[in-house]
This record gives sequence, C-alpha cells and structure tokens, in this order.
Amino acid sequence: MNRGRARRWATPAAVVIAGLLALAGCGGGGGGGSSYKEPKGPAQATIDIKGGNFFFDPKNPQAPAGVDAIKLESEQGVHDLVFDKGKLPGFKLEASSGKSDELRANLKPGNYTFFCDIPGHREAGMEGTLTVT
Ligand SMILES: [Cu+2]
Repeated sequence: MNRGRARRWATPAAVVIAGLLALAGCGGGGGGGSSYKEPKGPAQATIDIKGGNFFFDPKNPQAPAGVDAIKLESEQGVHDLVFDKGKLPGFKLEASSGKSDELRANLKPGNYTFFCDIPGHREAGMEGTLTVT
C-alpha cells in the first residue's frame, strides 16, 4: 500500500507550487515603475530638445512615426522630460546643466504632450507637444 504514502507527499508539493505561482504573479504585475524598455532597432531620426529655466526648445518638435531617438540637452539647471496621458509609460530623460540624456521610443502618429515633472517647472513653461506623422 504505497499509494497512500504517495498521496501524502503529493499534497505538500502542490501547495509549494501554488505558493510559488502566487509569488510570481505578485512580482510580475506592472506597478508602473521606472522601468522603460527601449524598442529594438536603430533610430531613424533624433529629436533634439533643449531644456532650460524654464523652457523647451523646440517647444513643438515633429518626428516621423517609427523608432526615433529623443534627446534632452540641458542648457541650464536640472530638468527632465516625461510624456503625459499614459504615453510611453516609464519614459524619462534627465539632464543637469551642460549634460544630455537620450532614449529611443517607438512613436505612432499623433500628438505627444511632454513636460518637465520637477515641481513647478511645467507651470513655469516647460511643456510642449511632439507631433508624430
Ligand atoms: Cu525643468
């Protein structure tokens, strides 16, 4: 009668597996953190945006649809660049004076509102719209 014994072993194993699955499920769920995944492939164009106190230049850049590089260069002060309304979640460029930051993004046709999310900067004028065609 080894069957009864085998059953007894099977139960704890199933519990452990179920527990592992539950853990994996918890950890995998997206919390909208700072992880941004760049698309594969080379950028077909680079969108150069300068930031300063308190402006973006150009304020309304244009770009072709597809994979583009977006570059933020700070002329003065520390600034960042994020997109509004859930577009490109996790995307964030940050640059201090004289430095630059760059990431690739897969852009679809449409308007992308971007801004500097350092408190007060957007209100002071650090906001723009990227038009993708
Ligand atoms: Cu700023």
